[in-house]
Amino acid sequence: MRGDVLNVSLVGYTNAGKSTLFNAMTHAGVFAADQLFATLDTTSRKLWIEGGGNIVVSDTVGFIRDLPHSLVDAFHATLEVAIHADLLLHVVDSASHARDEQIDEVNKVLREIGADQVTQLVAWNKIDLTEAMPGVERDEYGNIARVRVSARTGEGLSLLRSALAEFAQAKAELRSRAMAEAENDAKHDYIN
Ligand SMILES: Nc1nc2c(ncn2[C@@H]2O[C@H](COP(=O)(O)OP(=O)(O)OP(=O)(O)O)[C@@H](O)[C@H]2O)c(=O)[nH]1
Ligand SMILES: [Mg+2]
Repeated sequence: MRGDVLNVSLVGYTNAGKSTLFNAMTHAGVFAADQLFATLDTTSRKLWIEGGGNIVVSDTVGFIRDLPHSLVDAFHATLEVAIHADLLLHVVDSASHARDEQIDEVNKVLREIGADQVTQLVAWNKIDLTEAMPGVERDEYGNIARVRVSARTGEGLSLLRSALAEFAQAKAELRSRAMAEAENDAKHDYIN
């Protein structure tokens, strides 16, 4: 979406640490509290990252199971930003006993709003509460799938920054290739 900026949307179960991570990434004054729906509206910040150029990061409202029916529409509306993102940064509270159910719940909502085709990067958060060390995990194709971080202590944040830079570079490459092809097609049209 939209030119040479990588649009990153932070999604995740409520209390996973999205706002804390957003804060740590942008140094913005987002209210982070240990309560449901601390974040009521979408907040976006543009930042420049080493090796990746400009990225726009958006915090979103937390996903929750059995949302009251009256809130479902408003909830989905605030998640619109996720549909248009280049990348979903799926923040997971890795220290939670319910983390697997929470991941499933988030993916279910993403399917419901039509954002399940957007590339996902998992931020395996709160490693300060577990035995895990900061690190980057890749899938069988070599793509970054998961970064282990702590939004609170800042561990792993430089790895997250590099991961985002890698996604930004990949997007920029795709974009310049598409532009070159379009230019080629235009030349062809002119000649024919
Ligand atoms: N120990 C630890 N606590 C964290 C970490 N990240 C966030 N927290 C805490 O987890 C709680 C929830 O964090 P938030 O950033 O508000 O979570 P959220 O995902 O934005 O929550 P909602 O906006 O309600 O969906 C707060 O008490 C944070 O201080 C972390 O890496 N380690
Ligand atoms: Mg929040």
